[in-house]
Amino acid sequence: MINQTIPSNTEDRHAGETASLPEEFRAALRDHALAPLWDFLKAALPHGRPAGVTRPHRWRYADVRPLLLEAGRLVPVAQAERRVIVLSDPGRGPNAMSATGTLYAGIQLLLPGETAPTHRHSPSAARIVIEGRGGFTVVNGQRCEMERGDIILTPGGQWHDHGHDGEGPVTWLDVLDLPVFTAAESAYAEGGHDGCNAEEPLMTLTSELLRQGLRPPRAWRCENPYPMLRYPWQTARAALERLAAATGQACAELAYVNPENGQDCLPVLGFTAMMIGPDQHWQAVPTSASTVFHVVEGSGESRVDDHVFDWSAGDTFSATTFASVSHRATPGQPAFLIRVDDAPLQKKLGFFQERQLA
Ligand code: 1HN
Repeated sequence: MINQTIPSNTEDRHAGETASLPEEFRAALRDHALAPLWDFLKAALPHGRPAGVTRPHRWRYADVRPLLLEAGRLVPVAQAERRVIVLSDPGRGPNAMSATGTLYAGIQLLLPGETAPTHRHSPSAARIVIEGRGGFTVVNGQRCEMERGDIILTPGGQWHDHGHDGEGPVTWLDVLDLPVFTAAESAYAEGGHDGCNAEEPLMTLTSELLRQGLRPPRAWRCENPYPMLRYPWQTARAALERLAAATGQACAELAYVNPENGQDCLPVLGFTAMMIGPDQHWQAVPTSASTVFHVVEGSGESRVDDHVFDWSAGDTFSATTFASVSHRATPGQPAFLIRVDDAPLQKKLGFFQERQLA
């Protein structure tokens, strides 16, 4: 059912006093930095369904772009370090640094000749290129060209910077697992490094050889958990079309994975490429993951619980945990979306579920 509303547990969030207790007792607890669980248990563990505050939202690129270009005039990149406008969950109030409970998303701008300086941080990031040619990201010394729809990973702890050799603005969607690191009080960055890593050339060579079916001597093999940093859109798009043709379906979905082991390509963030055939309806299986969808090509409409979002290329929208999500592409042309979720994290927590909650 698409028309399902999110039961609001917000009334549970602010706990009521479940037992009448002498005020002196409550005051004594507070004085010793103690709290009575029974007042808060339902808010901490609501029955039946998680009590999220995330409000699904659609951010139109046509709304963000002029503001981003204005930021380009107002804010020098050297001063900003990263010139980004954050897609800020309306359910969390102004200036929320996240789109869902676990996913940060923002749109970044580089103008011709600009560079965003080298730094590294504990959260992992992925860039999904929206507009422009000539942009690139250097990750641990490896240069990744940025073309529309490409996904470029900057795994946690890896030095990275961005540059722009072309003309006109280059923009991309950044997605990070920053909220997870914030919750763990482990979000931090380091700057001012030359971007080199002594192990990097060997790790890259190892990965290249393994992809060719050649295993280098164990003595100098360096484990590289991230053998692929750039996932070109043209490869994913062609694969979706081939998959649809091979299965006789109008819709197709492919996960982006580590090519050496077929596992998720980052620890927290998961990615898929989706093709929705012209005028096709796609009813998604509800999952416990929260999601950000980005439109790479085409136009259409999605329902996220009782929200209806029409969209076209460059737009981004969010969905909460266990949301009922469906999509429809406009007649006449297929639509292509990239879905980013936190399923890899939830699988590591032993929690990931695919089901409709009652
Ligand atoms: C960051 O380092 C980048 O490297 C982009 O381009 C967005 C948002 C929050 C924290 C760090 C980047 C970011 C970020």
